[in-house]
Amino acid sequence: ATYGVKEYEPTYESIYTHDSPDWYDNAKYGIFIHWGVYAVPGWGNSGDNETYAEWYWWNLNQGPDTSDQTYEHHRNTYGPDVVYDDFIQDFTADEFDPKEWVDLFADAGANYFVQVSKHHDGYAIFDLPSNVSLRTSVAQFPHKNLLKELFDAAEQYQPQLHKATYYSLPEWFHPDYKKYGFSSWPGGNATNPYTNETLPYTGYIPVSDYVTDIIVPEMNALATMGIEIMWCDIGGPNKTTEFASNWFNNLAAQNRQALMNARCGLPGDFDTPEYARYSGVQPRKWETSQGMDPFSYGYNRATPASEYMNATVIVQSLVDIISKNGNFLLDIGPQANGTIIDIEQKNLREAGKWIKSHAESVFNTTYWHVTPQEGDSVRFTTTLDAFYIHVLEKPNSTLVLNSPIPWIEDDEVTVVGGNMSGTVVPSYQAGGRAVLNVSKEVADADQYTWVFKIEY
Ligand code: FUL
Repeated sequence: ATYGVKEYEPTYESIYTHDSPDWYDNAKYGIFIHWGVYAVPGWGNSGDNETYAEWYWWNLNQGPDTSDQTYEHHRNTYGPDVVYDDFIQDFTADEFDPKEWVDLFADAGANYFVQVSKHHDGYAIFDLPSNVSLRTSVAQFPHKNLLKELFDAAEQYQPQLHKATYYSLPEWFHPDYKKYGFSSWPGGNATNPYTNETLPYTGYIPVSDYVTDIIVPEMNALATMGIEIMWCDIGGPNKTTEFASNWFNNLAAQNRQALMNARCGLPGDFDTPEYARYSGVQPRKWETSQGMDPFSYGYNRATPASEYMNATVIVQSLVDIISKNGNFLLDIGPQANGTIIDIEQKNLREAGKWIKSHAESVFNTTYWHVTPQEGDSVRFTTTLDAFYIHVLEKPNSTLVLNSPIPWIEDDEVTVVGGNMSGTVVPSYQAGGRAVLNVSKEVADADQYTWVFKIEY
């Protein structure tokens, strides 16, 4: 598309006029990747007490008197002299094969990925100017531009696989961050929680203004790398319209547009519920994210393989979310050496087979305005040509839907996906309900979710 060169002013009104690229609504399914130094300890409690493993450093610094056990875990595993930045040298990425990663995303049936470029620990996995930060995977170990390697590998899948980055605006322990004025994270230097001694911040470059000297150049560096979504985190109250207008001007100069999520300090293009989703249709676009791990985005070695989200849950979640105008951003947490654990790969690929063979009912669809009754295991999507009924459990021979579907009278209902794809399913309407006669062969021919289509 041609977006034309526009000049954005640092006001909400001006920024609102940016065009939100329409690929995003159609893409439905993305892979989120939390991969950084936190993958080295890769730990965040287990069971009901699990916390986000990418918060390791923060949790460690909470000290002994909390329900979180990171402080004890760290002392028992590494000893009190090992500090968070010591983990940088173990973030080896030596098994990182970006081509394997993008092949996996493609096999999963995803249409975009959102790679964490810098999390709250401030360690960026891309290159930055030396007057901004040397706390990067390029200036520090493993001395590689990991984000660029991943984006280069994704070239093979263009234009299908859209590239995006998560970017944390604040850094917990950036010595100059407190000037940013974001009150819930006071900022200040990191300390060793066992000794209280102040620690150096590896790769720190002093700046006078956290927004102008860090956020703006870092966001612009990401824009230059061709990102299609600026997936901010923890957008603060400070100078938002200044950095956002600067960023959109940077894109406009390249004749490009990108989406912005709702966490840059502006309403943005879509909302981002976390480990949560809406129970009904939301007219404003939304995207839910969550890990395949039960409660962590980053790799958590305390989680047993059996706890990871399986193909059934992936497929059913995707269908549920898209039927309500959402996108599904499903997160993986690679290990420090760059491997994606087997259970994540296996489950993503299994779900991917289903997603691909039912693609017409998932991608480029929109929601139907009727939300199924609470507890009904049925969801709907539509296109200009067809209406899709998704059944989230194996149908009985007489499948009665609680919703009337008027078209069922006149048009043929057929199976989508699986070995019986295209088979006609005798259907009718009775007492304000749609009824489908699903043969045993049809029910046996699919798994996870059964899809039926009515062509208009
Ligand atoms: C949150 C972060 O604090 C989490 O660690 C994670 O990155 C999630 C997607 O956003 O706000």
